[in-house]
Amino acid sequence: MKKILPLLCLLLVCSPAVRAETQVIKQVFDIKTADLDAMYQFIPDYVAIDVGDSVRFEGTVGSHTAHSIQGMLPEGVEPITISYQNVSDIKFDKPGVYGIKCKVHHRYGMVALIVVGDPSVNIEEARAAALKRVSRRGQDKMQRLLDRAEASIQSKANNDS
Ligand SMILES: [Cu+2]
Repeated sequence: MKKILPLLCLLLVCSPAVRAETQVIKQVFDIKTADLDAMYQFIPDYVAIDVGDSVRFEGTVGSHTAHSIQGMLPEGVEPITISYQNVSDIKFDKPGVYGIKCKVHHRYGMVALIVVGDPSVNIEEARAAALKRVSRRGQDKMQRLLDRAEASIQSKANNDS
């Protein structure tokens, strides 16, 4: 027991921080809305996770896909390509921002942003790529999502100082 107790304490103290988490992004087709922007969505369209956490994409069925947007990935990361999968887990091991689109509905603004750890790693490159790669309808949304990621850098800097 003497040996087990310190180990147990260590587990209790360490496990919440160490345990990798999974956040869910649902792909939605809302047939009841007349608003095209609301019809095809990732919900939520902004997810902030720690390095090593995962995102579970749900509902990549029918014509929905989840693809990373060219240039909106940290350097050296393999592109994300999900289709025809009801549930698909992706683990994120590199910090930075990841732009995601549905290949079919991004023209209706179906885009999302995943922030892994520190967004400052590639946020400027991602913003430039978004201007080139994201549809007109998705552009405002994506720039707002990038603004939100940038604000999180500033608030963290303020907290640290
Ligand atoms: Cu779609």
